[in-house]
Amino acid sequence: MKYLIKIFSIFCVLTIMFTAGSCGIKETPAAETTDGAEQTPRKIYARYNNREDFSGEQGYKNWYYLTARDSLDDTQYMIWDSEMCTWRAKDPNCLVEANIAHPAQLDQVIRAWKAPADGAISIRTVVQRRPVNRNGVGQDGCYVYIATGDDDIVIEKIIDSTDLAFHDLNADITIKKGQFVYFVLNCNGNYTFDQTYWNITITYGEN
Ligand SMILES: [Ca+2]
Repeated sequence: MKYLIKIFSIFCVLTIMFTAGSCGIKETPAAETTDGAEQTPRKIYARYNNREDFSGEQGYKNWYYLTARDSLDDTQYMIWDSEMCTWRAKDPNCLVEANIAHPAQLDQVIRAWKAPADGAISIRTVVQRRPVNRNGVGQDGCYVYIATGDDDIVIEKIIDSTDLAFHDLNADITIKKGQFVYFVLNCNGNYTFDQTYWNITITYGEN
């Protein structure tokens, strides 16, 4: 009897692991996958955070995972890699994970958030270059900016190659329903060692 209970327990654990998927985060069945930016967000939350809300679904909790070469008007959807729990693009250097991102030489990598309602929002973010090569050799830093469009940069910063400090990039803005806020990581010239942490919190009604 003891062995039967043990076998049943192992079966239950394996079933839960299989059901949850390899990432242990939300993945939406293909039939429910949204058509990204074309779909109206379904629910309004008071607070959004890129790490807590990270998922394998474009549009989940209003977050989108994109690349853009020259213009924010011409973004491309990234593709979800369920094995590595990573958003990827055609250029393999582009990636977005829950707490880190990396751009390509030509493609900017973007977390975009789509406003579910008109309102005043508080944007609080902390950016840090990943300290993988502290001497800066072969690096030129990165350029990060928050924008609502090509001509509407809310705040921007170039982070030098040896600058491994935490930087606050904050803003308080008003927004219209359906408008995007783009959190863009640009390689600033070359993409060497440009893995960058970015923690983003958006809160409604705190301006
Ligand atoms: Ca760079």
